Amino acid sequence: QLRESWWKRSVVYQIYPRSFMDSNGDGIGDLQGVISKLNYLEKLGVDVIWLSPVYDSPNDDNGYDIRDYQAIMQEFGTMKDFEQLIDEAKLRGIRIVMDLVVNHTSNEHAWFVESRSSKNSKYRDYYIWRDSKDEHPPNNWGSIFSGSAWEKEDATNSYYLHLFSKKQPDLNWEHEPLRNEIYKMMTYWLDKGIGGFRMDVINFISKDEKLPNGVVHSEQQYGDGSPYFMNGPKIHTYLQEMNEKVLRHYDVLTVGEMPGASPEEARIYTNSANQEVNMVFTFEHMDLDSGPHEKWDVQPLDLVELKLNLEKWQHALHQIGWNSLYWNNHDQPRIVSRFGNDKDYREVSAKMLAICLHMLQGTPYIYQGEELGMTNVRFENISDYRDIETLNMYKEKRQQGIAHESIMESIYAKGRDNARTPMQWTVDGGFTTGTPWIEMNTNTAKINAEQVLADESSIFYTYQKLIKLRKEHDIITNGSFQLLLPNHPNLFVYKRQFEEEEWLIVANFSKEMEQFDWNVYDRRNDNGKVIIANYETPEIEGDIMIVRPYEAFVLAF
Ligand code: TEU
Ligand code: CA
Repeated sequence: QLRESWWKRSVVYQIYPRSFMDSNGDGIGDLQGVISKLNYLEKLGVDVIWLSPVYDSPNDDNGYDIRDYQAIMQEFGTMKDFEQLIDEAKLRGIRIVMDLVVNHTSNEHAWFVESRSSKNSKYRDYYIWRDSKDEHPPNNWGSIFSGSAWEKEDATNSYYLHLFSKKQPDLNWEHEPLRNEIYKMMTYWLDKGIGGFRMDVINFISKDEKLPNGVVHSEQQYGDGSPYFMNGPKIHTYLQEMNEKVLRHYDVLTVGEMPGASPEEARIYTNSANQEVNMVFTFEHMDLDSGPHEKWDVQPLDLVELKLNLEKWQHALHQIGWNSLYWNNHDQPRIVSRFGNDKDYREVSAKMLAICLHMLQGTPYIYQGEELGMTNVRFENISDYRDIETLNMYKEKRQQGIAHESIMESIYAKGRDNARTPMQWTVDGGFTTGTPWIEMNTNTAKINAEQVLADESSIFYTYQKLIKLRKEHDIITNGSFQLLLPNHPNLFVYKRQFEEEEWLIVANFSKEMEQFDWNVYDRRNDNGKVIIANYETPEIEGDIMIVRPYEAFVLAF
């Protein structure tokens, strides 16, 4: 590779359009809303916007159930608005990356309507159908959104597979005509000038054709089918084919969302020699505060595990593949409420988390509102929640006799609506002039864009600076990574090294005062130059550095 790929030096900002900015008062964010905030994003300095799905959809899963891949969701605007967004973003040096959701469609997609109509339909094999076995589903798999992964169709006495909701039937990638349709659709969008794709659960598209029963883990009702659909038998064949037929003809960013992909697998997916994807979203660091089989089984985070996990990914992909770096997205709770401290150290811990992540090797992703330090939300009433995963889980657990209060604790900690409350633009909201589709968080008077923009020392400007540093220092993009103090329970300390330069990153994940002994670090006899910090100048007393609650700083040597 002669030229460094542009996406290695880029920072991506994720927009969940429904909750970003409403331009017409119907309570739903839209494309004109996004356009109206491009200056804000230019000021932040991001290079790329990843737009969560904006395609026509009945919104069973907020656009992750697509009815028409080549039409814009009416609530969000028109194709003209979308083209305007690409153009206006381009004027500001920002590329638009779209969500590519091709593991499944909506059950209202024309292909599925045809497919279900008869066993002889030309579209029958676009989806995964199996005959009923003595009135039982074809296997014991559970859906990620609760219940069985199979839905029965009486008309043809057969079942279709849906790893997500009933309204999200899985596509059959074994069927070549389907694959060609997908490639054609991708080409359509790339020819409009988009900057790439974020590929939804792309490592689920190849299923073991035998569809064997999964193990039923303790306290689970259904079998775990994941060994038979995650990183399945033909996944690399399909990704290479997609690359050959579509992606390699464009200079674009591709990121595969890949639950259950190990660093070893990610090496294969992201090794440029294999021509699959540029990078993947790992789930490993996001699963550390859950029990082994269920995200709702909330566990405290062990910082040592987090450090060892990130270290593993840094080393596995260094000079072979490429990492993506994220703390947040539309499926995850807010990081400041999760690994930070949103009570007493909200600002300082939000900055610490930003510094700690952005100094790693990889392409960082910022999720809307992260730059404000937006927090999790607590609605007392289940009827205020909108997310299908949350609502289905609540219903199922109530039926199993679990108390409302106990389920709510899991939802407060892990529910996806934590990330989906509207963007907090002003003291009184500023997201819509109407009634928002989901309640705002109640803390908008204290946490909003207006206020962070006015305060030079805000979280927003920490992100702005981190983005700028990435443009100026090769060490961030190219340097090696070394974890120091791996067993320290509260401090996350690592060093980056590139050519003659060395950077030391120190982050305190606790509200305790900690000490860092210089002797663990070969400091070349000086104190280094502060590159970025979330407190005023770090405090050094002889060989001991005092690290205050949630403090983080970067020193260059
Ligand atoms: O998410 C994939 C996925 O596995 C998530 O369901 C994740 O495990 C879950 O949210 C954690 O609780 C992608 C999208 O990001 C998500 O929004 C969609 O709902 C899902 O695929 C189906 O398209
Ligand atoms: Ca609107």
